[in-house]
Amino acid sequence: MAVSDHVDLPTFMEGVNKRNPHQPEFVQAVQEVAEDIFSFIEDKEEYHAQQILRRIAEPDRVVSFRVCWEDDNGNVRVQRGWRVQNNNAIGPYKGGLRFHPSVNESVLKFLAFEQTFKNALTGLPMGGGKGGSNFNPKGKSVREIMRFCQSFMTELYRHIGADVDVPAGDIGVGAREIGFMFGQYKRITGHFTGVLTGKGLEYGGSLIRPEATGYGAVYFLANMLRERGQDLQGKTVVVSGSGNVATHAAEKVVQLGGKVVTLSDSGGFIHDPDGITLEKIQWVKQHKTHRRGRIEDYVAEYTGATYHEGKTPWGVPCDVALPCATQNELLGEDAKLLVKNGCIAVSEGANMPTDLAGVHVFKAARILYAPGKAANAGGVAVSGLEMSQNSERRAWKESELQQMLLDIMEGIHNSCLTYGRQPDGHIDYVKGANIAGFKKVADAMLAFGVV
Ligand code: NDP
Ligand code: 2IT
Repeated sequence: MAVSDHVDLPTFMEGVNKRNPHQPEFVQAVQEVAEDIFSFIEDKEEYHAQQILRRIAEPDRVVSFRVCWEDDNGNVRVQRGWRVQNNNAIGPYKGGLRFHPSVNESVLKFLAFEQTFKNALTGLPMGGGKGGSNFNPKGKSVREIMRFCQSFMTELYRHIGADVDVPAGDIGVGAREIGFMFGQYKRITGHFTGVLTGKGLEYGGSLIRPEATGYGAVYFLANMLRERGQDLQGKTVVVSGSGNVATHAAEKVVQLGGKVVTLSDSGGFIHDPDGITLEKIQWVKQHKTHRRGRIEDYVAEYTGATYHEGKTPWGVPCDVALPCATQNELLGEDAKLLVKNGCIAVSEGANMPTDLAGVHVFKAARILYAPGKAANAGGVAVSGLEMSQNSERRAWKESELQQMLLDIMEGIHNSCLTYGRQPDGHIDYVKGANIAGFKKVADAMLAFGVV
């Protein structure tokens, strides 16, 4: 008989802490999941005996490498690159690449861990991975970005593949960077395969991939509101970030009748009490992505709006909050303020934007609170559909993809209802998402034995 290891949650977390020193983001992500999984597996001997959570919380591998490139002045620059392959029990590793100076092993391990559950929730055959570099794209010329991407791929190519590991974009990595990396992969290997997603439409990209994360987060929100007999019509919505996820989330809110009053970037946030219309969102997209400008400039363009330097938007009264910038951007005190001001729903476009204290505040207040691994899964879901289209060597129509995205988000919502409904009827979406994602990966791992 197997020797079972019935450690309790504090002992389990003590081990995670000890094995991952100086990796606070990773430990935080594991803790948030373990809180729910421990109660779920209490009476499930096999999950204990086979140490399933312990194994999911230990990446299959972490690849770290040097990335050298030359800047426009001829200086040699040295960056660090990583790919964290967390778990491939249900499909090839899948997850984005992040280029940001804050990237380190802890951040990428937390993202790859979260991705494992998120990808399982989509119902598509994708394992969890994440990668990136501490390269800062801000202030770099397009040629510098190209040279960096080529150098990054010159090492990464040997670790990825259409049936092995399929990276995509994340913070600082959009269609342009994916194009540079795909070009370099093809040049080195000679293979035209679906090795990256988020590609341009001309060379195997999928329609609606750019919109999918933000739109999906709002579809998930609409599903939650519907459970309470409500919709977005007339709701005031506070959004953080002004990148890919934030601008598309804002766009979908406006299309569904809500009023978006804030956007932000790492400098601060803008508050536009008149509402950020589709035309204004279009301006932000152009300004942030194509001109690489600051959100601060919005107030010169649109009178009536104010800029709040160094601040996050959570103090602005709202019905709904959509954190769409980065991890730990919404803290316990912010969560309390949102609840006090009457916020009834939070849908996370970003990964782990709410810290553990904030999660506990939302849970205790029993508001509609969707964690990133459920709410922002629309992006990777359409990436999964891009992989299918590449394998089939065909492209689906926009209307077909829109319907698939709607269905996938509804499916994730249903999974949360199945595993998150409390005895009094309240839905704990964090618990629902954690258990549903865990169960699928865990059952596959059980089938494989001890590997
Ligand atoms: P972008 O690079 O397009 O935009 C990032 C936005 O977040 C910018 O407004 C940026 O401001 C802001 N931001 C980044 N870092 C910080 C920081 N440390 N403090 C404050 N603001 C910050 O990235 P995405 O929109 O793609 O990603 C946003 C979030 O969504 C991330 O958490 C990502 O992991 C998550 N996500 C993305 C998916 C996708 O498909 N792209 C899928 C699922 C989740 P600034 O311009 O000043 O840097
Ligand atoms: O966090 C995420 O889900 C992403 N950055 C998207 C990953 C993907 O493979 O499309």
